[in-house]
Amino acid sequence: MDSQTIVAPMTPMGVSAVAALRVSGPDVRRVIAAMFGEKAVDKLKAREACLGTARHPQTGKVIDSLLYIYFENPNSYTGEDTLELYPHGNPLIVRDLLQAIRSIEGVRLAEPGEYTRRAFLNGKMDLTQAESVADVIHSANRAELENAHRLLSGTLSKKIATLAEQVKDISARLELDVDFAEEEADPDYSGWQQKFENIRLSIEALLNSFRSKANLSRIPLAVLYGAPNAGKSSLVNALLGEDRLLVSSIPGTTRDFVEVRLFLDGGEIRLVDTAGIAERATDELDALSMKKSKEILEEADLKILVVDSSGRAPTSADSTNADIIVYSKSDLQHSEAALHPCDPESSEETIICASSKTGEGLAELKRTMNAALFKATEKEEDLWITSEREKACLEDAIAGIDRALDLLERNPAVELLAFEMQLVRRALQSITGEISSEDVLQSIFAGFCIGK
Ligand SMILES: Nc1nc2c(ncn2[C@@H]2O[C@H](COP(=O)(O)OP(=O)(O)OP(=O)(O)O)[C@@H](O)[C@H]2O)c(=O)[nH]1
Ligand SMILES: [Mg+2]
Repeated sequence: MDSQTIVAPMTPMGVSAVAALRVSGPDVRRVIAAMFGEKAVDKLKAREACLGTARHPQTGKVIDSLLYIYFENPNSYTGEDTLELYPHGNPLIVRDLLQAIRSIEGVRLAEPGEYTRRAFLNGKMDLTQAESVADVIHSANRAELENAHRLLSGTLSKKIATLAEQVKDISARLELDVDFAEEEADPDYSGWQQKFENIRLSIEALLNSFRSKANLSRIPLAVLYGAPNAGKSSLVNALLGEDRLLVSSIPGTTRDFVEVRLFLDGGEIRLVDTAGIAERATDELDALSMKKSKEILEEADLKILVVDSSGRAPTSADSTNADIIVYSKSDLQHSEAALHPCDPESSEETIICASSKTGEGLAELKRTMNAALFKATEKEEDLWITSEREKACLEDAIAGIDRALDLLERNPAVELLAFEMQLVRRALQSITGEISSEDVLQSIFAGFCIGK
């Protein structure tokens, strides 16, 4: 294992109140001496925040006044000596700090995922937990995040360990049988089939829980549509709480569809405001705008029809596709038509009266959108796997059991069965990384971000 000292920023390169960098490895105390002076090392206490002035080790130039915390091995994320630095969040400062720390002999820039890789190699977490660190960072909604936290806490590790233990038991009993088999002419396999099948069921249940990572970070799309001037752009502004989109009393104000990001309780969504769809296009540009509105509407996970409640009622053609109908401008006088908006028989969509002026109905609209776009959080014990690698290992395990089941029917030599069960156990052990290869580690951690 390469035990060089590594450094990387933990926060993205942008302006913020505070940024964070991490140094890990055997030379951490030397780094502290070089950046803050020998005295700082004498006074150093593990896990205690210190305020210091960081200077360039060669030039002595002040880089920043900042907080830092030293973690003594093995009580750190990586299990090594670790230093976390919290400078002001100016990219110039972060660059200078990185450059200064890298200039110290024995220190190099960390590779993606290298801290977590070291945490795994030092026994701080197993591979299912290491992989879930990336899920915790990238989950775009609450259900995925909660699952990632369950994975990180080792829930899957425990399930796998239990399964591997059961397979080990079976193997041990089979091996006992090997000894007996020398005396007996025919091994007695009654009862074994059921044992294999039970384990197969448990592994299959885990395998079926697989959800691809593409789902993990997919941001759902809600599209607002309706007649020109219905109040769509105003509604987007009201939902965002800021004057982002152009609004005017002239129908046809929005030409191109515009996408914004909105945070709901369950996670972030893409919210698209479209050009109003009129019964007839006034010119070529108008026709193009309407065509684009209809195209994006096709992709929507949630279609929200906006109807001016002070104007005409929507035709059934308007609302056939809608998941939600918003009667806008509820602060204005309602027209008779809008007061009896839809034929209650035919309407399955949710109807909400809202005003972008007074804020009426906005909270209800957000709640309704949230419920439609995000599944209610799962039960505490629900768990699904998101790693293709773990999925492949489970498939290997099932293939091994299937081969064992196949063998059973042919009254095999007991060694053959024991051999297959060994393979099943190894497949399970490679999920948690009890057995792992350099190639596997390489492919897992290469997908991480720098600094994690
Ligand atoms: N009183 C009142 N007026 C509103 C409300 N929402 C929008 N309006 C007015 O309705 C007009 C049209 O609003 P927009 O938000 O531009 O409507 P739109 O649906 O985006 O229109 P197009 O982009 O042309 O399709 C503007 O004059 C708004 O000020 C509301 O809740 N109450
Ligand atoms: Mg508009």
